[in-house]
Amino acid sequence: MQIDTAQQQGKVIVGLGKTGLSYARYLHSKNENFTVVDSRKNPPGLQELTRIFPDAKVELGEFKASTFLNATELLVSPGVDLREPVLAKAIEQDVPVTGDINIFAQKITAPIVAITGSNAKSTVVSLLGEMALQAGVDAVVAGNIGKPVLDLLNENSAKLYILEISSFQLETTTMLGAEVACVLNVSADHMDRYDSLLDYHAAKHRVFQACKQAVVNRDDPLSAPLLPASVKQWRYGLEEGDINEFGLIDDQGESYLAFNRQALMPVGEVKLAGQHNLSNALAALAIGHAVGLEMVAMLQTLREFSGLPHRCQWVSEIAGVSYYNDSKGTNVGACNAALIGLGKINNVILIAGGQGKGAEFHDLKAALKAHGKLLIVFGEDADLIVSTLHKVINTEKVVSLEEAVKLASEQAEAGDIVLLSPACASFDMFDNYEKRGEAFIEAVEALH
Ligand code: UMA
Ligand code: ADP
Repeated sequence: MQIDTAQQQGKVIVGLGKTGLSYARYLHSKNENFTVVDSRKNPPGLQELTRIFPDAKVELGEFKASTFLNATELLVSPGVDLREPVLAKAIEQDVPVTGDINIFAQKITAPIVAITGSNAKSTVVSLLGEMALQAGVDAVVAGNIGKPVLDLLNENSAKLYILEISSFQLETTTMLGAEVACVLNVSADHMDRYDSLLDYHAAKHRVFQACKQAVVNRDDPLSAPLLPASVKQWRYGLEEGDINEFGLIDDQGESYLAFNRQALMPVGEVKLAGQHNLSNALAALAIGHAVGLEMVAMLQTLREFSGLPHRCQWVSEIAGVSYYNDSKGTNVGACNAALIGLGKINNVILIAGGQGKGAEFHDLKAALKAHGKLLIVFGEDADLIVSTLHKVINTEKVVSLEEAVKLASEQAEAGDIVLLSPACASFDMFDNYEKRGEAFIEAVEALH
């Protein structure tokens, strides 16, 4: 590597969002100098950074190659693509690159549960957090769910860290060493950030680096890791499964959650709705079991945990029609799960659309054929969705979410479901998926 040491400028924080701010707080706590760069003119963390560190060096707008090449280390935020030319060039020239999960894993001695997957991450980490609480274990939930992990270093240490980790965060993670690692499922997402599904899959599987135990979803071959036999593997799935596996069994017409082919609890007692959530419940049981949480406490949590907002969230029933907000359904896999999990025979009016992130909407055909009644689309990729799916389902294009809800209410009959599960990101029309979900709920409330 050729660098002008006279010009070396210390550590460079790439990105000034939540993670960038957490990097700044972390480096400041170690009395280290840093420069922050962000390609946005007005990144969301700017005000806060200037408030807490008025003297911080900040470079905004187009990335400068010299800043990257002269850095002693690049602390990269997940929203920044490692293929970004100046960043790629710096990596090629051996400038060290790291990420927040990587730094955290090296600092912490308490066990880490590391959970990734295309869908269900937030649901499973939250469920596990509640299970740990119920079992009296001092655990913290953080990561991609919204709390940057480095901020935990300034808090009282916990006995167990339950981390939601995105594929973006895993790209800069080189030595995780989790006590338990799990890829819940893999289906295409973020195809604008990866050259292929294989690349995305490879990023997800970095979660297994040096793990002590792995939890594997039998129903999704793409979740299965290649690991040495010394790594204990716990398997779960919606079938009965083998000895020492988690699954479902039938006994005299009733379905049960089961371990080792022995009934644990009737499925009917699980508070979460939809088949995909039974898979999530089994994943949480398997992971919790691997870290030694008491089974009785975990089962009690499953009776009480009703899920997170914006994930297949029941909103209202109006004239016999149920309205569900699944705004967090930001990819095709999630939308499929919602259609299959909530739908009966052709009773779903699906509202979808937004930024498709390079998705293949063909993959919605089977679930729409089985459960769909009408597809209402809006947003940036509306035309692409219509052209891909109009042959399998009646399709209407509208200009706003409010219009979509109004049209859905006019077309729905008693027994139908109106489901917002966009299969797309929200950023073309909303600040985030939460705002989109709130707008849906407001539009539904306005129907009363
Ligand atoms: N960006 C630029 N230029 C930059 C830096 C960022 O344009 O120089 C853009 C990115 O393209 C991105 C946005 O800014 O769209 C935010 O990027 P960021 O890295 O600043 O994001 P943070 O605020 O640090 O939030 C990140 C995660 N965001 C992303 O991975 C995009 C948050 O996950 C996470 O909660 C937070 O760290 C704490 O760990 C959000 C997310 O959307 C919820 N994650 C994706 C997902 O779940 O599908 C992976
Ligand atoms: P993530 O954090 O991975 O985005 P969430 O728990 O927030 O996951 O759920 C996101 C979406 O994924 C939800 O809207 C739901 O429809 C869908 N989903 C939940 N569980 C599953 C599953 N096991 N398989 C596929 N999709 C799922």
